[in-house]
Amino acid sequence: MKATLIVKNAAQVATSRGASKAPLTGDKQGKLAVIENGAVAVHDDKIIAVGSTAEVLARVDSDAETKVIDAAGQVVLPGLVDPHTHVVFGGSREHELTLKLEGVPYLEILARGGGILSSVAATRAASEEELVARGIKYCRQMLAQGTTTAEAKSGYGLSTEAEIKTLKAVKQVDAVQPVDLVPTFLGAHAVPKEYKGDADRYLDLVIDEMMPLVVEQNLARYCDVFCEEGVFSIEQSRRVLTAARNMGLGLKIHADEIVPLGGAELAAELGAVSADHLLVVSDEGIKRMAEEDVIAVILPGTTFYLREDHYAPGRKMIEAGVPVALATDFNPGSSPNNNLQLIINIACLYLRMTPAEVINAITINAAHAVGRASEIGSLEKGKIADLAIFDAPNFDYLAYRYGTNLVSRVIKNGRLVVEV
Ligand code: IZC
Ligand code: ZN
Repeated sequence: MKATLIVKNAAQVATSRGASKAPLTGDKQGKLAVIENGAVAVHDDKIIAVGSTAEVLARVDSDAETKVIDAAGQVVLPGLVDPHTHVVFGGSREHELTLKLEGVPYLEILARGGGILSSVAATRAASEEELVARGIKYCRQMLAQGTTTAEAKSGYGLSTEAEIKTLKAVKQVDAVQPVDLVPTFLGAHAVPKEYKGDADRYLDLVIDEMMPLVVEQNLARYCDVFCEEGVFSIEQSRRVLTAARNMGLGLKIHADEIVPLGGAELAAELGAVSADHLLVVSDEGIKRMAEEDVIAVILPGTTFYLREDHYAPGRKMIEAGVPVALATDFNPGSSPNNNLQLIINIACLYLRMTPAEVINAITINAAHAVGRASEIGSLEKGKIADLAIFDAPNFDYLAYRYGTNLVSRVIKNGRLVVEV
């Protein structure tokens, strides 16, 4: 077959293989197929060959129209997948930094009407067009850093109108720039001030009014809930997620981040695709997640930024057979970072994951966490041609260097969209 694009001479093409049906667990999470002097050939938006440069060039045809990229001295990975972001929001929260440094805890800032609620005020005040413009800007930053697919949550509207506005903005952002967005409805992100002290009545609105509209208008693939002390309890989270499941949405949960309420166990009970955060997950929660194949989406950038005293037990979860993915948690409060390369560094250094485990966590396992693993997350024939190319002699180098964008090129749907 004729190639429309060939990436050749790469120092390494590094990818998982054969894990499109189920995420990688245990020892397999630490294995990458590494092809030295590798190449990837693409026809239109699909990968048609992956192998050594000699093999690939022998196998595919090319002509004067074929775009050829020489990746000598560079590493080619699948386009990175960020499976937990809150990328559409109004305002920003730099003013809370001082409070934080004075020692006011995250949940205390929220209880005082700041935190998420200050982003809610700004998101409600923003027009859909403003939200779209900002979402595009943030997605372009992500793309420039190697991310080609991201999950995108609502949750700063907390009224029917503003939640729908946010999800419509997500849809538009998805349509007009290269990063693919997988939308998640997070109406249960906090209790808005109009319902202060009456979380159950707010959840009536989420379940009876917002969720049916979201489903009817096909605005989300997943439903999520912030299950945390002072936000939504286990019983309330179960109620939201059960309703979502009955309406055909996939399930995600912000679980066991600050107080160990048992969100991981709830995720396993309900068949959630992922439980996210998990700093204080219990041993039972880990066991149940492994049994039910719930993906742990760990967000170590948030742990870093909140200066929490320990990270999620990534190693322990891998050893217990839980598939681990990593994400930025990009949001205006607890993680204003949308660069997955920084997550590579933090995960290696503080979760003690190996570079190979981390790369699988932000490619194939992350693709599973957003329900897209049959199409993306690895470099294999037939998959969508999303590639991130790094100015790095090998993949370990990505965990070693930090603070510099090492991306040299990004290919999305077979098209060169970033060239540094
Ligand atoms: O805006 O603080 N944890 N949601 C749950 C967040 C953090 C985002 C925020
Ligand atoms: Zn989050």
